[in-house]
Amino acid sequence: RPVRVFGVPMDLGADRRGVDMGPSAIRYGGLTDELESLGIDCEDGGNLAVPSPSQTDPESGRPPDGRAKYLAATEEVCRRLADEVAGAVDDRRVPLVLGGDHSIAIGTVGGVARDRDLGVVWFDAHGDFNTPETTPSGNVHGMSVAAILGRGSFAGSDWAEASGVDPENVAIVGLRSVDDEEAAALRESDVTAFTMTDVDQRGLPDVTREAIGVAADGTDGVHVSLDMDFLDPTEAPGVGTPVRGGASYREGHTAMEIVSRKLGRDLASMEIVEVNPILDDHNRTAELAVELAASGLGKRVL
Ligand code: DIR
Ligand code: MN
Ligand code: MN
Ligand code: MN
Repeated sequence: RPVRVFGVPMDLGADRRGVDMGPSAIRYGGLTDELESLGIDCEDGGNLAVPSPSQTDPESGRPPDGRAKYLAATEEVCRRLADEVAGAVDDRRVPLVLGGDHSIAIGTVGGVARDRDLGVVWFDAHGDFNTPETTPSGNVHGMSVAAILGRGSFAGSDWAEASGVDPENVAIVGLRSVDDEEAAALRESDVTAFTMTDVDQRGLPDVTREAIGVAADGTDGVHVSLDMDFLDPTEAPGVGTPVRGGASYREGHTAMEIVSRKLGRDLASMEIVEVNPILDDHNRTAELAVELAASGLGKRVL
Protein backbone atom coordinates (compact mmCIF):
# COMPACT_ATOMS: atom_id res chain seq x y z
CA ARG A 1 0.00 0.00 0.00
CA PRO A 2 1.18 3.55 -0.69
CA VAL A 3 2.75 5.51 2.16
CA ARG A 4 2.91 9.21 2.99
CA VAL A 5 5.78 10.33 5.22
CA PHE A 6 5.46 13.25 7.62
CA GLY A 7 8.31 14.75 9.64
CA VAL A 8 7.48 16.38 12.94
CA PRO A 9 10.58 18.24 14.20
CA MET A 10 9.16 18.48 17.71
CA ASP A 11 11.36 18.77 20.77
CA LEU A 12 9.06 20.60 23.18
CA GLY A 13 8.04 17.37 24.90
CA ALA A 14 11.51 16.25 26.02
CA ASP A 15 14.43 17.64 28.01
CA ARG A 16 17.28 16.93 25.64
CA ARG A 17 17.35 19.26 22.66
CA GLY A 18 18.18 17.79 19.26
CA VAL A 19 15.33 15.32 18.74
CA ASP A 20 13.84 17.95 16.38
CA MET A 21 16.52 16.88 13.90
CA GLY A 22 15.23 13.30 13.88
CA PRO A 23 13.15 13.59 10.69
CA SER A 24 16.13 14.95 8.73
CA ALA A 25 18.40 12.21 10.06
CA ILE A 26 15.94 9.47 9.12
CA ARG A 27 15.45 10.92 5.64
CA TYR A 28 19.22 11.24 5.31
CA GLY A 29 19.41 7.58 6.34
CA GLY A 30 17.67 6.74 3.06
CA LEU A 31 14.08 6.15 4.06
CA THR A 32 12.36 6.95 0.76
CA ASP A 33 14.87 5.01 -1.37
CA GLU A 34 14.63 2.01 0.92
CA LEU A 35 10.83 1.93 0.80
CA GLU A 36 10.75 2.55 -2.97
CA SER A 37 13.18 -0.35 -3.41
CA LEU A 38 10.53 -2.56 -1.79
CA GLY A 39 8.09 -1.41 -4.45
CA ILE A 40 6.23 0.86 -2.04
CA ASP A 41 4.90 4.10 -3.51
CA CYS A 42 6.36 6.52 -0.95
CA GLU A 43 5.39 10.17 -1.03
CA ASP A 44 7.00 12.75 1.26
CA GLY A 45 4.42 15.01 2.88
CA GLY A 46 7.21 17.24 4.25
CA ASN A 47 7.72 18.54 7.74
CA LEU A 48 5.16 20.21 9.95
CA ALA A 49 6.12 23.61 11.33
CA VAL A 50 6.99 23.34 15.00
CA PRO A 51 7.89 26.36 17.16
CA SER A 52 11.22 26.26 18.95
CA PRO A 53 11.31 26.36 22.76
CA SER A 54 12.56 29.95 22.69
CA GLN A 55 9.47 31.04 20.73
CA THR A 56 6.96 29.63 23.18
CA ASP A 57 6.05 29.94 26.84
CA PRO A 58 6.58 26.64 28.67
CA GLU A 59 3.82 27.53 31.13
CA SER A 60 1.18 28.24 28.50
CA GLY A 61 -1.60 25.65 28.59
CA ARG A 62 -0.43 24.27 31.94
CA PRO A 63 -3.34 22.60 33.77
CA PRO A 64 -4.22 24.16 37.14
CA ASP A 65 -3.23 21.17 39.29
CA GLY A 66 -0.46 19.74 37.22
CA ARG A 67 2.67 20.29 35.25
CA ALA A 68 3.17 19.83 31.55
CA LYS A 69 5.70 21.97 29.76
CA TYR A 70 4.77 23.60 26.42
CA LEU A 71 1.30 22.06 26.50
CA ALA A 72 -0.38 24.82 24.45
CA ALA A 73 2.24 24.61 21.69
CA THR A 74 2.18 20.80 21.73
CA GLU A 75 -1.59 20.85 21.37
CA GLU A 76 -1.40 23.22 18.44
CA VAL A 77 1.13 21.01 16.58
CA CYS A 78 -0.82 17.84 17.37
CA ARG A 79 -4.04 19.31 15.98
CA ARG A 80 -2.30 20.13 12.70
CA LEU A 81 -0.61 16.73 12.59
CA ALA A 82 -3.95 15.00 13.17
CA ASP A 83 -5.41 16.87 10.17
CA GLU A 84 -2.45 15.94 7.93
CA VAL A 85 -2.57 12.30 8.99
CA ALA A 86 -6.34 12.12 8.47
CA GLY A 87 -5.76 13.58 4.99
CA ALA A 88 -3.32 10.80 4.16
CA VAL A 89 -5.83 8.20 5.36
CA ASP A 90 -8.50 9.80 3.13
CA ASP A 91 -6.08 9.49 0.20
CA ARG A 92 -5.62 5.80 1.07
CA ARG A 93 -2.02 6.25 2.09
CA VAL A 94 -0.50 4.73 5.22
CA PRO A 95 0.83 7.61 7.35
CA LEU A 96 4.45 7.12 8.42
CA VAL A 97 5.25 9.79 10.98
CA LEU A 98 8.85 10.64 11.90
CA GLY A 99 9.68 12.31 15.20
CA GLY A 100 10.50 14.33 17.02
CA ASP A 101 9.69 13.43 20.56
CA HIS A 102 6.91 11.00 21.47
CA SER A 103 4.35 13.73 22.31
CA ILE A 104 3.52 13.79 18.59
CA ALA A 105 1.79 10.41 18.92
CA ILE A 106 -1.17 12.29 20.40
CA GLY A 107 -1.61 13.99 17.02
CA THR A 108 -0.92 10.89 14.92
CA VAL A 109 -3.38 8.73 16.82
CA GLY A 110 -5.95 11.55 16.86
CA GLY A 111 -5.82 11.68 13.07
CA VAL A 112 -5.78 7.95 12.34
CA ALA A 113 -8.56 7.20 14.84
CA ARG A 114 -10.93 9.79 13.36
CA ASP A 115 -12.95 7.39 11.26
CA ARG A 116 -12.28 4.10 12.96
CA ASP A 117 -11.84 2.12 16.16
CA LEU A 118 -8.08 2.04 16.52
CA GLY A 119 -5.82 -0.24 18.54
CA VAL A 120 -2.28 0.76 19.44
CA VAL A 121 0.97 -1.18 19.91
CA TRP A 122 3.57 0.98 21.69
CA PHE A 123 7.20 -0.21 21.66
CA ASP A 124 9.03 1.74 24.37
CA ALA A 125 11.38 1.46 27.35
CA HIS A 126 8.98 3.83 29.09
CA GLY A 127 5.26 3.71 29.85
CA ASP A 128 4.47 7.26 28.66
CA PHE A 129 1.61 6.91 31.12
CA ASN A 130 2.25 9.92 33.34
CA THR A 131 -0.33 12.67 33.57
CA PRO A 132 0.29 16.36 34.38
CA GLU A 133 -0.55 15.34 37.95
CA THR A 134 1.98 12.48 38.28
CA THR A 135 4.83 13.56 35.99
CA PRO A 136 8.20 13.91 37.70
CA SER A 137 9.67 15.79 34.69
CA GLY A 138 6.84 17.87 33.23
CA ASN A 139 7.75 16.43 29.81
CA VAL A 140 4.76 15.62 27.61
CA HIS A 141 6.61 12.79 25.80
CA GLY A 142 6.24 10.84 29.06
CA MET A 143 2.46 11.38 28.98
CA SER A 144 1.36 10.55 25.44
CA VAL A 145 -0.39 7.23 26.13
CA ALA A 146 -2.22 8.85 29.07
CA ALA A 147 -3.24 11.76 26.84
CA ILE A 148 -4.52 9.47 24.08
CA LEU A 149 -6.66 7.70 26.66
CA GLY A 150 -7.85 10.93 28.32
CA ARG A 151 -6.40 10.22 31.75
CA GLY A 152 -5.92 12.81 34.51
CA SER A 153 -6.33 16.39 33.33
CA PHE A 154 -6.35 15.20 29.71
CA ALA A 155 -9.93 14.07 30.38
CA GLY A 156 -12.32 16.18 28.36
CA SER A 157 -9.61 17.82 26.25
CA ASP A 158 -10.85 17.42 22.70
CA TRP A 159 -7.33 17.36 21.22
CA ALA A 160 -5.81 14.73 23.48
CA GLU A 161 -8.77 12.48 24.14
CA ALA A 162 -10.66 12.66 20.88
CA SER A 163 -9.18 9.38 19.63
CA GLY A 164 -11.77 7.24 21.39
CA VAL A 165 -9.08 4.56 21.73
CA ASP A 166 -10.11 1.90 24.23
CA PRO A 167 -7.40 1.07 26.82
CA GLU A 168 -8.26 -2.59 26.28
CA ASN A 169 -6.87 -2.20 22.75
CA VAL A 170 -3.55 -0.70 23.84
CA ALA A 171 -0.43 -2.79 24.43
CA ILE A 172 2.99 -1.53 25.48
CA VAL A 173 6.10 -3.66 24.81
CA GLY A 174 9.62 -3.25 26.18
CA LEU A 175 9.09 -1.53 29.54
CA ARG A 176 12.10 -1.14 31.81
CA SER A 177 11.84 2.40 33.17
CA VAL A 178 8.52 3.38 34.72
CA ASP A 179 7.97 5.99 37.45
CA ASP A 180 6.28 4.84 40.68
CA GLU A 181 2.92 6.56 40.28
CA GLU A 182 2.98 5.78 36.58
CA ALA A 183 3.47 2.08 37.35
CA ALA A 184 0.55 2.08 39.79
CA ALA A 185 -1.64 3.76 37.17
CA LEU A 186 -0.59 1.24 34.51
CA ARG A 187 -1.32 -1.70 36.81
CA GLU A 188 -4.83 -0.50 37.59
CA SER A 189 -5.61 0.36 33.95
CA ASP A 190 -6.89 -1.91 31.18
CA VAL A 191 -3.75 -1.33 29.14
CA THR A 192 -1.67 -4.48 28.50
CA ALA A 193 1.93 -3.86 29.51
CA PHE A 194 4.84 -6.16 28.67
CA THR A 195 8.08 -5.45 30.50
CA MET A 196 11.53 -6.60 29.41
CA THR A 197 11.14 -9.27 32.09
CA ASP A 198 8.22 -10.66 30.09
CA VAL A 199 10.38 -10.46 26.98
CA ASP A 200 13.21 -12.32 28.78
CA GLN A 201 10.90 -15.07 29.93
CA ARG A 202 8.61 -15.52 26.95
CA GLY A 203 10.68 -14.21 24.10
CA LEU A 204 9.90 -11.17 21.98
CA PRO A 205 7.98 -12.98 19.19
CA ASP A 206 5.44 -14.39 21.62
CA VAL A 207 5.00 -11.08 23.44
CA THR A 208 4.72 -9.12 20.18
CA ARG A 209 2.08 -11.49 18.80
CA GLU A 210 0.03 -11.13 21.96
CA ALA A 211 0.38 -7.33 21.90
CA ILE A 212 -0.84 -7.22 18.30
CA GLY A 213 -3.72 -9.52 19.21
CA VAL A 214 -4.76 -7.13 22.00
CA ALA A 215 -4.63 -4.10 19.69
CA ALA A 216 -6.40 -5.81 16.79
CA ASP A 217 -9.18 -7.38 18.84
CA GLY A 218 -12.44 -5.79 17.71
CA THR A 219 -10.76 -2.76 16.12
CA ASP A 220 -10.58 -1.60 12.48
CA GLY A 221 -6.84 -1.05 12.41
CA VAL A 222 -3.70 -0.80 14.50
CA HIS A 223 -1.24 2.06 14.94
CA VAL A 224 2.35 1.01 15.66
CA SER A 225 4.34 3.56 17.62
CA LEU A 226 8.05 2.81 17.84
CA ASP A 227 10.10 4.76 20.36
CA MET A 228 13.71 4.06 19.36
CA ASP A 229 14.62 3.69 23.05
CA PHE A 230 12.77 0.36 22.86
CA LEU A 231 16.09 -0.85 21.44
CA ASP A 232 19.17 -1.33 23.53
CA PRO A 233 21.42 1.76 23.58
CA THR A 234 24.25 -0.30 22.02
CA GLU A 235 22.13 -0.40 18.85
CA ALA A 236 20.30 2.91 19.26
CA PRO A 237 22.53 5.35 21.13
CA GLY A 238 20.94 8.42 19.54
CA VAL A 239 17.90 8.77 21.80
CA GLY A 240 17.16 11.28 24.56
CA THR A 241 16.50 8.82 27.38
CA PRO A 242 18.48 5.60 26.75
CA VAL A 243 17.93 2.71 29.17
CA ARG A 244 20.12 -0.40 29.29
CA GLY A 245 18.59 -3.80 28.70
CA GLY A 246 16.51 -3.10 25.62
CA ALA A 247 15.71 -5.07 22.50
CA SER A 248 18.62 -6.32 20.42
CA TYR A 249 19.12 -5.52 16.75
CA ARG A 250 17.52 -8.83 15.72
CA GLU A 251 14.68 -8.47 18.22
CA GLY A 252 13.89 -5.04 16.75
CA HIS A 253 13.61 -6.59 13.31
CA THR A 254 11.64 -9.55 14.62
CA ALA A 255 9.10 -7.23 16.23
CA MET A 256 8.65 -5.27 12.99
CA GLU A 257 8.54 -8.42 10.84
CA ILE A 258 5.76 -9.76 13.04
CA VAL A 259 3.95 -6.41 12.77
CA SER A 260 4.08 -6.69 9.01
CA ARG A 261 3.15 -10.38 8.77
CA LYS A 262 0.47 -10.45 11.41
CA LEU A 263 -1.19 -7.08 10.72
CA GLY A 264 -0.89 -6.84 6.94
CA ARG A 265 -3.57 -4.43 5.75
CA ASP A 266 -4.69 -3.83 9.34
CA LEU A 267 -1.54 -1.78 9.91
CA ALA A 268 -3.23 1.64 9.95
CA SER A 269 -0.17 3.79 10.52
CA MET A 270 3.36 3.76 11.84
CA GLU A 271 5.44 6.22 13.76
CA ILE A 272 9.13 6.27 14.64
CA VAL A 273 10.19 8.74 17.32
CA GLU A 274 12.90 9.98 19.66
CA VAL A 275 15.84 9.79 17.22
CA ASN A 276 18.31 12.41 18.46
CA PRO A 277 21.20 12.91 16.00
CA ILE A 278 23.16 15.08 18.46
CA LEU A 279 23.52 12.13 20.80
CA ASP A 280 24.04 9.56 18.05
CA ASP A 281 27.11 7.67 16.90
CA HIS A 282 27.29 9.02 13.32
CA ASN A 283 23.76 8.38 11.97
CA ARG A 284 23.42 4.87 13.33
CA THR A 285 20.11 5.25 15.15
CA ALA A 286 18.39 6.92 12.20
CA GLU A 287 19.74 4.23 9.85
CA LEU A 288 18.34 1.58 12.15
CA ALA A 289 15.01 3.45 12.13
CA VAL A 290 15.00 3.16 8.32
CA GLU A 291 15.69 -0.58 8.49
CA LEU A 292 12.93 -1.11 11.04
CA ALA A 293 10.44 0.92 9.00
CA ALA A 294 11.24 -1.31 6.03
CA SER A 295 10.72 -4.49 8.07
CA GLY A 296 7.46 -3.14 9.47
CA LEU A 297 6.24 -2.29 5.98
CA GLY A 298 6.96 -5.70 4.55
CA LYS A 299 10.65 -6.18 3.74
CA ARG A 300 11.63 -9.85 3.61
CA VAL A 301 15.04 -11.48 3.33
CA LEU A 302 13.83 -13.82 0.60
C1 DIR B 1 9.85 9.78 32.33
C2 DIR B 1 10.65 9.53 31.05
N1 DIR B 1 9.02 8.64 32.66
C3 DIR B 1 9.01 11.04 32.22
N2 DIR B 1 9.82 9.25 29.95
C4 DIR B 1 10.27 9.05 28.70
O1 DIR B 1 9.60 12.09 31.97
O2 DIR B 1 7.80 10.97 32.37
N3 DIR B 1 9.51 8.63 27.76
N4 DIR B 1 11.52 9.26 28.37
O3 DIR B 1 9.87 8.23 26.50
MN1 MN C 1 8.08 7.11 24.37
MN1 MN D 1 -13.72 -0.38 20.36
MN1 MN E 1 10.88 5.99 25.69
